[in-house]
Amino acid sequence: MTERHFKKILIANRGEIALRVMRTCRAMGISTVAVYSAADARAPHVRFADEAVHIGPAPSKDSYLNIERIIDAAQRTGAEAIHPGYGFLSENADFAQACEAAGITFIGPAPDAMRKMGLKSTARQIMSVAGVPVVPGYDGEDQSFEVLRERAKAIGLPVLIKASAGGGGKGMRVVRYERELEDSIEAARREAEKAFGDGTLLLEKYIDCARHIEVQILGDHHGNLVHLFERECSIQRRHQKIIEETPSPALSPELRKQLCETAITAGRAIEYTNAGTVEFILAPSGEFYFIEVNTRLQVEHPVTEMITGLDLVRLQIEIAEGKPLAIAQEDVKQNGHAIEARLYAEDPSNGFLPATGTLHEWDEPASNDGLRVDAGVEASTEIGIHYDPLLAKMIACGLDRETALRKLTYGLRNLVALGVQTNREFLIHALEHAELQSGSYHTGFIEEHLDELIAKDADEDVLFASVVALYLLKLSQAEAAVLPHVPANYRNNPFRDPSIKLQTGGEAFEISYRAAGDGSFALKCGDWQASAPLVSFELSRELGTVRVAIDGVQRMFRIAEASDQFFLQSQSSSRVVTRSPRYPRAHSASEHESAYAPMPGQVLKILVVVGQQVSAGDALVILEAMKMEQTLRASTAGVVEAVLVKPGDVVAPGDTLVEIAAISSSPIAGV
Ligand code: MV4
Repeated sequence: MTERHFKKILIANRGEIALRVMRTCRAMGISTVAVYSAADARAPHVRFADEAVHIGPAPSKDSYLNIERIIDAAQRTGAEAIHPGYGFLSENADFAQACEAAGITFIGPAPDAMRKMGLKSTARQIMSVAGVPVVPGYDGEDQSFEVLRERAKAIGLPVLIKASAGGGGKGMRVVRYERELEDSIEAARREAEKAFGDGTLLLEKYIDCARHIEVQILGDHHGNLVHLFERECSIQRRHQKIIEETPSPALSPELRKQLCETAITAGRAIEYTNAGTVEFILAPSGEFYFIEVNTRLQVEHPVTEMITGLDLVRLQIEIAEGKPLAIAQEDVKQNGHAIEARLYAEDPSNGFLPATGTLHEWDEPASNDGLRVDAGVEASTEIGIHYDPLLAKMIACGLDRETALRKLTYGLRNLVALGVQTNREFLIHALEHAELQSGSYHTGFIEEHLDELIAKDADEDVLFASVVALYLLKLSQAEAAVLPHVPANYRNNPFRDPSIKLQTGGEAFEISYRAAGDGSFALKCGDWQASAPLVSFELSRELGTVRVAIDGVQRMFRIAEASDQFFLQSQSSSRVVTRSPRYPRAHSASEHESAYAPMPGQVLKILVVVGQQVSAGDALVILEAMKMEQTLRASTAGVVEAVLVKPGDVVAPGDTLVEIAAISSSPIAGV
């Protein structure tokens, strides 16, 4: 392969990974071309690039997955190479092939390696022949139920049913009892057919309490192939990784050596080039088994970069330019410990449903030594429903695991994201959990500890409501033209303190207050009371920082407001506080009972018509967001009086979708 010297690279991606790749290109003196959909016109990755090309409307299939438009953008700007990032087209062999056919270098593995690893059954067979241990299982062509049932019984329950064309755990089903086999096999086949267009299944012995360990490999076009050690990725929810670290606390030096050497064997078996990851399952017994090869740069690659001191994107580009690997295996060292947490726009308290909204405030902690934030968003970014909900990754490293954990947790406590619900507190709870602190966790961690990981301290509701009350008081005082010392809503009624009505956590709070004369206030709400001086207060709404001393303890709160909503965050919690209307809205007799959108999404299907009688539980509307479907159902009997949406409409949480005249008097809620 002749060596090349790229002057311009197109990044066929968005968000944090697009920016991350661009930063390395810029450091190498390579111009960058961004591509963007209509929804990303003002996105940070577009502004950071040297050039940018609009490639289509918001839906991924019409933009970031549109091969022709991306290649056309490269040709129009003279980009000699394309970096796909992860997700989207990064493991699409047809895209890689189309790039090469257009004379554009695809920065990634060869299409052949992608195709070989794209089907789990093929991957297993190739690796088995190469002497890589695979999970005891069945990956044969006979897909009849009888054969699958017999092979499942021969493997021994529990078995894992996997879609051969699936990836990352999609379509996986664990079967623990023989009576579940038939339904599970048929359901898995249907799901695989629907999701991947290929219903081929494979069976594996399900390894309980396993750990998910992956090894980073790098191959050049001169026969060199090295590993960059392992990453532990056992903290996953529905096969979405959440926290990753290296080194793995589960590996002894001998086991690490075996795993990494086996990963090299796997890479050689498919003559792997560029960056790739070999994934293994590690059983409590210490045995490990190959599960798949990810033929792309992965989200979690920064932990590897932080302990090896290598820039994986730079290495990818140099490999794609035809250069021999600048590092030999003996040059690759593990220095210290690195841990990554993924910040998602989702609501852990609401089934981790995707969250949307405007990021009114985004403030990353300063990247000091050992702390890195790879973010794809900024203040005012609109978080929509079209793309993966990953907002940013925070990575911390230290000489030892405890230091890295402490830095990461502290960094998350000081990350401010106001306006869109995130999993920030969930991450803090997970990182501070004893099992994670000790390193003794396994793949069941989230499922086993979910309740404590999503727990909210209800006592803090009144605290957050009080902070908003103080915020409003001070603002109204500051904005009062006359008599600034007279608190807002002052009523000349000596028998009753003035008060502010607020809602949060599904509860209503009436915070009454009395000025104490020294600038502080005596606050009361039911049997809760506190003396609360505002120690410091940024009067300008823009800064939104309130430092409040409540009962002698000073805390800093970040606050953003939009219409009658206040978004607050302390170092440990966050709340949305809504100002109640001063006087309750008259409940008009004609007001309908309605079905509301439980999450942001797009209307996929309307299942009812006006005039139709429905019973409790009847499906009304199917919504879709981030490839997840959610059926909205009536919660009581009634007659459909109006359908306010049509397929394709984008809806926000709380939007009324269907109005129903309840037959009974009980109210109808959403899903
Ligand atoms: C497995 C497994 C146990 N036994 N395969 C594969 C894709 C990855 N996202 C999860 N994978 C697993 N494959 C066998 N034969 C355990 C996992 C696994 C996992 C499974 C369920 C719930 C969470 C998990 C987290 C990491 C790995």
